[in-house]
This record gives sequence, structure tokens and C-alpha cells, in this order.
Amino acid sequence: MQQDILFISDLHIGLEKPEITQRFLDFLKYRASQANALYILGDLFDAWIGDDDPTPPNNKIRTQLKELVQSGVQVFLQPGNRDFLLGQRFCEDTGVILLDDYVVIDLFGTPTLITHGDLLCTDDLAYQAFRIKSHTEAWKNNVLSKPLLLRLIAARWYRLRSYFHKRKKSSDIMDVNQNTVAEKMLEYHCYRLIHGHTHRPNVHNIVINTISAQRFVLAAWNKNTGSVLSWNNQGYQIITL
Ligand SMILES: [Mn+2]
Repeated sequence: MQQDILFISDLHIGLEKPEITQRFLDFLKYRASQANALYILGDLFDAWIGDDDPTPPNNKIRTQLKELVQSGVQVFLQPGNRDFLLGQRFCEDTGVILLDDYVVIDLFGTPTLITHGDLLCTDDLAYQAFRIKSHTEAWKNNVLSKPLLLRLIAARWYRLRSYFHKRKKSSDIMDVNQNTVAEKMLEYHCYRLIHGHTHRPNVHNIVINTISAQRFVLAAWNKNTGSVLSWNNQGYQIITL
């Protein structure tokens, strides 16, 4: 046991990206199994259209996560903007614990705020409006009650649309809003924040009300590499897979 706590996000796993799936399965088996806990901070999947979707590689991932949990490693999952429909059944299947959008954890003595990161991008008004709508029970129930095939088609369409939308938006809008970051850290009394979503990996040293704080931005995984933030009682390191 290396007695560390691992953070990952933005793997965007999907059928057409087998390299990322394989790297994740290997990571669970050989690296996460040595840790105390694993936090997945959203967008593990590129799209999640319901816990009943058996499209590969969903079942392989369910099985490997379950094995990890059964071996004694706690696995926590925060929903991202792509996989916020992950639900109770997925948790029952895997033993993974689903977390709220904002959670404070005790990271070796330092209260640390974790979140996917999309809620911090408050300059993107259109997205935030969609987010409010799509997170209502009525919206989710409406989607999840549709036949699986219809949801599969809709997801393809949605991803295509989102791809073109993203290209139109200015890159500032796609990043976090600094005031929102400060507000949230103050609200949760945390001077350390870990999030993903923006695909702009970095460690930002900031000052909030004269107190120095840190904002860790996790890296997205891609075809060639994966990134893991690892903490132990000595500090942190960023592992490249
Ligand atoms: Mn995201």
C-alpha cells in the first residue's frame, strides 16, 4: 500500500477511444489498487445515457471498478457535465460512491474542496441555463424513460452539436470565472480546490482574502497519455501514465 489518494477526471471514455479505456482498466488494476482511495471528478465517460446502457466498454469498466472496491479501495465519483446521468444502479453495480457537485474532503489534514468544474464556468451563461434545466428530476426522468435506442441516437446528436458549439465560444468563456472560484472556496471554507473540466491542467497559486490558496486543475486523458494527481502525507505529485 502506498497510502495515497488519487484524483482523476475527464477521461471521456467512449467506444471509439479504446486506448483510453485500456489505460483506465490498467490503472485501476495496477495503480489504483495500491491506493487508499480514488476520486473520479467527473466526465469519466464521454456520454452517459442511463445505467441500463450496455454499450462497450461500459460493462468492462463496471466489472473492474467493482473488483477495485471489493479489494478495499474506496472509489468516489462526482458527476461531470457529460455523465451526470450516472445513477443509483451504476453505484449498486460497482460499489462506487456518488458524490454531490461540491464536496469537502479532509486531505491529510487540509480541508479540500472538490468539484467537476463546470459550475465554476459562470461566464458561459447558455451552458449554465442548460445545466439548471437538465438537472431537474423532470428533465432527467423524461430522458431516462425514453427507449435505449432513442437515447443512443440523441447522445450522438448532442455530442456533435456540442462539438460545434465549443468551437464558436471564446476560450475565456470556457474557463472558470475567478470570482466564482473565490466565492466557492470561501463558502466552503477551503483554501485548496481540485477540479477538472476545463482541460487546462495547472496548479494555480492564488490569494483569497489575503490567505494563500491553491487551485489544482486536473488534466484530461487522451489517446497517448493519462494523468493522475496523487496525494500522500508528504504532499502531492502528478503522475503521467
Ligand atoms: Mn466536463
